[in-house]
Amino acid sequence: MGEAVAPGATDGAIDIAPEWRAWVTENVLRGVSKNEIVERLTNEGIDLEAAREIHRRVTSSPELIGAARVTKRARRLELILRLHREVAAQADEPNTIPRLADVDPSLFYDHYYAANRPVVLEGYATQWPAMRWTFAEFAQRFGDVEVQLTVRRGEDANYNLPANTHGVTVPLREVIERIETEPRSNDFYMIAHGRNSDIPELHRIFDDVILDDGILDPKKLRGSTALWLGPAGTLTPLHHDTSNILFVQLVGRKRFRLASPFEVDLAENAHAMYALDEEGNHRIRGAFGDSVLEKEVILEPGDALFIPVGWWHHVEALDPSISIAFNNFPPANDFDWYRPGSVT
Ligand SMILES: O=C(O)CCC(=O)C(=O)O
Repeated sequence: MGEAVAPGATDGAIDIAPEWRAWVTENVLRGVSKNEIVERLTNEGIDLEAAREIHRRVTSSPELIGAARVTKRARRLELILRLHREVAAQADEPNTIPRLADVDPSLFYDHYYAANRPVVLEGYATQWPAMRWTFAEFAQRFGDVEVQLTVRRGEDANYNLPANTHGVTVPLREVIERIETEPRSNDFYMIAHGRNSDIPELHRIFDDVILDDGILDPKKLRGSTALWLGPAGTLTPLHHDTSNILFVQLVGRKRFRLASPFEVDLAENAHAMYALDEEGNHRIRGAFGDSVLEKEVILEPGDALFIPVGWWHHVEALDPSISIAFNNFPPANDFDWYRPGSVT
C-alpha cells in the first residue's frame, strides 16, 4: 500500500494517494464500518477531519454507488456459496467420496452426474482387457510410437501451466525404460496436454476398453480421452477441468484430493485452470488451506473416479501408473465457459 498523503486544507482540497482511495472504496464495498475506516486512516497519520472527508467523498461518489449495486449481487452469491459449504460440511463423512460397485447408470446420472458430486465406481474396469496391461507389454506393442512427454518438470515451479509444459517427442519405449530406471519421479510424465491418446498408432489401446455400460457413450470416444502414463511420484497440481471426467485407473494406484467449486477461495489466485498460491505458484503440497473442505481417495487398478466439472483436484501417483480419462458422457459435456481463473 502506498503512502497516504493528507496535507489538510489548501483551499478545501484533500490529497490522498490513489492506492488509499482504492483502499477506502474497497473496504466500503466490503461493508467495513465508517469508524473502522477512519481509524485506519488516522493510524496512517491522516488528520481526523480529513479522514472523515475522504470517507464522505468516496461514499457519495456516483462511481461507488454503481459499484455498490454490483457488489450487492456478489455478496448474495457469496451467501449461496457459504450455504452450500456449510451444509456439505455436515455430512457424516465430509472428507470421503462414496464408493459404489456395479452402479446403475440412472442412479449415477441422478445422484452424481446431475448433482455435480464425485463418486468412485469401484471395480469399474475389472472386466476390461486393459487390466492385463503391463509396462513391458506396452513397450512391446507400442514401443516405436512417437509420443509427447513432459520433461524437466523439476526446473519450473509452474511446470503444468499450458505455456510451460516442457514437451518433447520420444518413442514410448524410452518413456518406459526411464520409468524402469527412475520409478519415482515428478520430472517426466505423459499428460493430457500431449494428446497422446489421439495418436492413430495408439488407437489400439481402445480395443482393450469396454464402454457399452450406459455410463459412457462409445460413439463419442474419438477425441474424448487422455492417456496419463508415468512413474510413481508424479504430481498434477490443483486444478479444475471444463468438462465432467471419468478417470479410470488401470496400472498402479493414484491418490486424488478434491474440493468443490463452492470453495471459492481456491479461485482467488487462479490462473488458467490452476489454483495458484499467493506467490503465483502451483499448489503442490498441503495445497488446499485449512478453511477448505477437502476429500481424499486412493484409486486402485480397475477403479474409476467421477470428477464432476469444476471440482478442484490434485493427483499423486503412488506407483508407476497408467490411466485413461474419458469425457464422452451421453449428455452435452462442454463447459468451456467455466473459467473462474480468467475472470478479470
Ligand atoms: O492423473 C493425473 O496426474 C491427473 C489427472 C487429471 O487431473 C485429470 O484427468 O483431470
